[in-house]
Amino acid sequence: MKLYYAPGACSLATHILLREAGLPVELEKVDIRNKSTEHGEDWLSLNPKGYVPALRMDDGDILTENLVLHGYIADLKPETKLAPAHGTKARLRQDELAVYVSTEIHKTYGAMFNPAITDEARKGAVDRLNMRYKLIEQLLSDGRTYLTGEQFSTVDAYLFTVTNWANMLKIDLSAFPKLLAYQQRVGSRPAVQASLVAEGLVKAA
Ligand SMILES: N[C@@H](CCC(=O)N[C@@H](CS)C(=O)NCC(=O)O)C(=O)O
Repeated sequence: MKLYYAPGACSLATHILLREAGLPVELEKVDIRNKSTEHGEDWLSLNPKGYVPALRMDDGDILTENLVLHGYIADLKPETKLAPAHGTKARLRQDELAVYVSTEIHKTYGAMFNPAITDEARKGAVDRLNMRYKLIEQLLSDGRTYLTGEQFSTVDAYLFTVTNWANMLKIDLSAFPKLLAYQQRVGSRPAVQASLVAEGLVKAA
């Protein structure tokens, strides 16, 4: 399998999950602005959607969409418990959280990467993020280690990845101490550190 990624983009979540699942990691960097891969291929001809992540599966087909890739990896290695079994209430709850991270948090950050965003629109996006993180802070306030409890799961890789953008976008998350502690906790996992190093986001220890 090959993961097409851009350093620090949402594809980092899939990258982390490949490592957490113990799957082989083959990476190809994509310049998402110029739509070309590091091997000089036209990105749009490989993936007409033009964005990352995309996963070339062993049969050669390319699969896209964060949540689909996360579920695919979890299902390839159920023993790693990255997601509960399909058909269970626990899986429903995890899927519910995953859609929340995708549509309410990831997409709100996404708008702020537009250099043409107005101050007013940015303020609206920051207010929205604060509202969305309030629920995350509440979830974490019972002392759980990860979003769904004591088990690291696909939603942790995803929330960690998008929350990592707050620094870059100068968004103050100090109102959410549980979230900040969680971010440190997830960030210190060996698979997360290895992914950050491989994407050139931090230096090897
Ligand atoms: N619906 C997609 C969105 C992925 C996405 O937003 N990717 C961003 C990076 S975080 C990207 O590649 N943007 C470049 C573009 O849209 O052209 C998914 O959930 O996988």
